[in-house]
Amino acid sequence: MKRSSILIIYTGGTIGMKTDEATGALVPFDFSGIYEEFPSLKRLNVDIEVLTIKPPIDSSNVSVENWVVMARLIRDNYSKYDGFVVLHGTDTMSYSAAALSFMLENLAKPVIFTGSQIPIGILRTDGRENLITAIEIAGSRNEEGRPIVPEVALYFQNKLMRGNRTTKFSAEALNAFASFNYPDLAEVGVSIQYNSAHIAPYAPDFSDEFRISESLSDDVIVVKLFPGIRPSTLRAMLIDSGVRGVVLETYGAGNAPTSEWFVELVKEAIAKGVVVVNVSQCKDGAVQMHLYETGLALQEAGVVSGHDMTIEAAVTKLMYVLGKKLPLSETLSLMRRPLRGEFTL
Ligand code: ASN
Repeated sequence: MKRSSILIIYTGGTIGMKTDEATGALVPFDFSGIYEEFPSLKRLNVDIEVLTIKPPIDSSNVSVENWVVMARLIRDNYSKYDGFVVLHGTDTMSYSAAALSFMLENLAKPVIFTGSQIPIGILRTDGRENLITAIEIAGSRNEEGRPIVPEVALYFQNKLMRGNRTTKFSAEALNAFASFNYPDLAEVGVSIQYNSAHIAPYAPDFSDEFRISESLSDDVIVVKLFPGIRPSTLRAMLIDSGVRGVVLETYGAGNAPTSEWFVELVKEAIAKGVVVVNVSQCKDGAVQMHLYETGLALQEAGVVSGHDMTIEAAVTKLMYVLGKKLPLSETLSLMRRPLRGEFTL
């Protein structure tokens, strides 16, 4: 089979660090010298080129502007490469992977995010394996020559996951990411076992032509409920802030207080045209607002179910959908259905 061509987009993060032999300090690694550093890469059936976002960032500093830069790089190089590997800091990698999954419309090629917990230039690094396997996955094609993973995915510690289903759950473990509510797309051991039935089963929306959406709305907030939250605090967040989208982090299966003041505030926000999406504080499981009286009140108030979406996916989906500046009914309709397999109906 013909060699695949892969573009690596290096954005920063721990993966890009190595020890300066002279000083012992951590300094950025130059990925353009990737073949000198990892000669074994030549044995993969891929040709690699590297682009670096300047300056590389710690991912805690990632912004909507950075996502637009990443999306544009993929768009501008889309026809030239068979797949893309995005090297990213781990702290916000799930947000970026989710954002890109929405921004890249009608994607039909692999975009594989990866990073590391230990710098690539440290002997015990997890970055080497993450990088090499991400490249292999991005370049993998089936017998018909089609990419095996034509979606935005995140590879970390032997697991390939749908990007918009992931969460960084550990600041310490090398196995730092999980997809609690969707099966892994591949498991990596001696060989790569693809879970084909769960890869890109959703139909691309809008049209068949690949394009990017650059306008994300930052008029979005996350409101995490806790027992004892004051009416004035909630009013400041839901109403006075003037936001257009709220991800409401509720309890358990999507439950919230039934107190009149609480339900009235949510109703007032919705009456003003604010889109309120219900996502559970539990990582595992889904919002089911009809299950308890405490959830039903939200459903009746017009809150949109986030089903089993991650916070990262809910926030970036709201940014993406609100960014389209559609009439409210169309905005709600896009929020109510999965666009990139981000929730299970
Ligand atoms: N602070 C780093 C980052 O997200 C953490 C890492 O990459 N492991 O950029």
